[in-house]
Amino acid sequence: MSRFVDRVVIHVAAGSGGNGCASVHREKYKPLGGPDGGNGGNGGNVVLVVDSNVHTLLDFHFRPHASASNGKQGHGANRDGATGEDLELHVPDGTVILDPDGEIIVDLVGHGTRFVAAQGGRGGLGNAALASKARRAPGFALLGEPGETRDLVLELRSVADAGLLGFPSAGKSSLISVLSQARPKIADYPFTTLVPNLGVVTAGESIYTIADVPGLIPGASQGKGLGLDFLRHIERCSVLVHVVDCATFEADRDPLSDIDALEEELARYTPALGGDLADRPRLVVLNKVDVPEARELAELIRPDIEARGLPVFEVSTATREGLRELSFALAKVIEDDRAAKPAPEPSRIVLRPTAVDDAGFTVVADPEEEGAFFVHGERPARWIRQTDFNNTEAVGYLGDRLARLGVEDALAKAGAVPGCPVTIGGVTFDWEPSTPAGIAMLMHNRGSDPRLDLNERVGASERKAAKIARRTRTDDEDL
Ligand SMILES: Nc1nc2c(ncn2[C@@H]2O[C@H](COP(=O)(O)OP(=O)(O)OP(=O)(O)O)[C@@H](O)[C@H]2O)c(=O)[nH]1
Ligand SMILES: [Mg+2]
Repeated sequence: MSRFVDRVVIHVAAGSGGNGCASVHREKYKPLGGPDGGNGGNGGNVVLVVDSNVHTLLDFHFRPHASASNGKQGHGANRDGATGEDLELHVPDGTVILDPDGEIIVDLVGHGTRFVAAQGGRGGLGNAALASKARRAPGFALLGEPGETRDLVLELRSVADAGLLGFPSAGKSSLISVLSQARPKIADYPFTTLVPNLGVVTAGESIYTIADVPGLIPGASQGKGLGLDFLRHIERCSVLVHVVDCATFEADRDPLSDIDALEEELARYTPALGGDLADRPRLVVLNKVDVPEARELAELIRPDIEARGLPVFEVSTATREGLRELSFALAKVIEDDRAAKPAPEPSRIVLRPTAVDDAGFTVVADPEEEGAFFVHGERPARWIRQTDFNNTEAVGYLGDRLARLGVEDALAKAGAVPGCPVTIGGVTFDWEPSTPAGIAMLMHNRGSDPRLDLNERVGASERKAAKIARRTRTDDEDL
């Protein structure tokens, strides 16, 4: 049985970058032939791709976890590690991506549109790439960065040109079944349609899509019946069609009050994609005129509806009366709307807006601890992630990079004094200006694998020990 799912939460994990390799070229009679460690490969991205053959988010409902593969580590003899493969996830046209707080990140429309949902980690440079005039034979390489992991909400807002609205059993599904090839379930009990149906209509030169959503009842905005949730599938429609049952014998219903009741519910719905459903052009379909009483009623109320400025179509899905006029009238409104809008790009790549300025960094005082500072910035944080804190040389290189970026100057300007705690990218250490090796010493005293508790503040006693160690070292250097 096929099921329709139009909202899922997924967990995407991009691949991590492979570590760079630290290796020294060896040859007969040439034991130290220079650094030849290759770079780690980049991790694979998780990419969402719009596929017009996919119509539901059902697959994600069953498999909400998706991860791309990791980059491989670099090798000696200048061999770079393999790049991790991208993982492509196919989503229906009109999938809106939101963060877990409900903020829209991107709206994916158009077959082939791509969006990088999680960025793979960069591979670390090998020691061959790190060699420079000043550092001819680096004894270290950079670590690969972890891939991005994210929780995303996927919400399908179908892409349809016309949306059918109406009470249960008004004949919406019957209408879509006679206008298009769609074959939804039709029956004489309310709420036959539980999920939206899409159909493609051809009227002369025009081709457009039409959406049949579950019936609405008064109080839908308070969750009565199936509620207003399905209205998200008509948010993009350029025209809304009221399908009115003229053959109903329920005492408290007549076509005009049916329209009013549904308009009231519509007014309570706020489209997430912006705009207002109240602004959309509307048509009124008076259905079931094959029933004599229904035709009489339709003719009676027609002037009242027209007086409101709404075009009226009397139809019967049973005898197919009035369908041609209706389909051409819809085509006209839709074509006019298309002409007014800029042409949609056939397929595009959605670039994620970068949240932070990659080049910059900021220094802020810790509001909770007097004399402590944070360094925020994508680059410094990345450098921390790339650093193998078990390798003194690697930590020294980190210190040099930070100093070159101007972090030290900025800290001094902000009032940092030597020895004060500075946190960069989750790692806290004592600030020791222009002695990057001091940082190395400090980090080195933190147990067998300091990366295991990077987020933990270096304890006061450790700091003291480090200072002593540093002092000893400075003394040594003085000699
Ligand atoms: N006589 C007559 N009956 C119709 C006509 N159109 C629909 N019906 C009947 O009305 C009943 C409801 O039709 P549906 O198309 O399922 O109505 P719906 O609006 O999709 O209903 P929900 O999915 O429950 O919201 C069915 O028994 C249809 O056969 C019509 O033009 N004439
Ligand atoms: Mg139906």
